Amino acid sequence: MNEDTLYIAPEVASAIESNKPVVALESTVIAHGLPRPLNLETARRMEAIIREGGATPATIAIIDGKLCAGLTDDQLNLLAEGGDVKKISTRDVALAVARQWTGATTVASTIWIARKAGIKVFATGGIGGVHRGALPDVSADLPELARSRIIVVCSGAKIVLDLPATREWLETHGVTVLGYECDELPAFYSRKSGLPIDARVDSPGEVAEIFRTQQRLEISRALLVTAPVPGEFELPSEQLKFVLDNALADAARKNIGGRELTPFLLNEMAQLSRGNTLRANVALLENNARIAAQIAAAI
Ligand code: PSU
Ligand code: MN
Repeated sequence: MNEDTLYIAPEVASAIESNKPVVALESTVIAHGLPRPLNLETARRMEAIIREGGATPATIAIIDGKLCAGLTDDQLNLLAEGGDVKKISTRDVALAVARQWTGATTVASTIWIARKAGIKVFATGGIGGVHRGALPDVSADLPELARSRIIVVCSGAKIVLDLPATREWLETHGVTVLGYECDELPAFYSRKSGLPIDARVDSPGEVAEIFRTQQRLEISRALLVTAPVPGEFELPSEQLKFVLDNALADAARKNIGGRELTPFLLNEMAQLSRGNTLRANVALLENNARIAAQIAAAI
């Protein structure tokens, strides 16, 4: 891919070339997952945490049809401003390039671009998955995880999803799910889901070793590293149930679906919890960035 299509920021390119640790970040969480001005603050904070961990951050987005790995502060600002920024998933990547769109990338399209750029570690909040309800609505994040060799650090799938169905999907498609200092799959705003992980790990070195083994075995699927939200920010289970039930019912009543659904539910829950879900979301994003930097340094 030439430089007009895939633009890797100089700092990121030199880190990749000299085999130094790099951590990719997605931009949908900035543009559609968090409100202003918290979104920009969190994006900058995640980049700073990755730097403090000795790695180079590469926030990914599509700007005027260019696939970008590593954004300038102006570009971050543009995504965070809340104008008409598209949510670009895998299916939209070619459209975005052909029509010179500017947009934020989801977990799925971020993975795809990170792989093209040669980045091996990616930190996010909660991945997409199988939505509740009859449709079925399955996030493009899942098939992308099933076909891309990359380490994804997250806090499980977003609580709004059908978590047991999402867990089954990952198992069926051979995605290994690790618990980072935990014994069950985290559930985004909550440290517990009652769902199993495949193995517990307690250090970046353990993750690196499993990733290297996957490489040796030529397994080209993601390695999902799940870390729970820090305890003091976890939502109490009563409140979680309240905000979740209400947000889901509201989405059904208003007939929200497709790419609007996830941002709608996140926003509803933030309002209903008077910001508690936002504090949890930011805390887990920062924690995941810190762990991802350590893992990137270990591989
Ligand atoms: N996690 C968050 N906030 C977000 C998302 C994840 O904490 O906004 C975004 C991710 O970009 C993810 C997307 O890829 O939601 C999933 O959307 P969908 O269910 O439409 O595939
Ligand atoms: Mn969907």
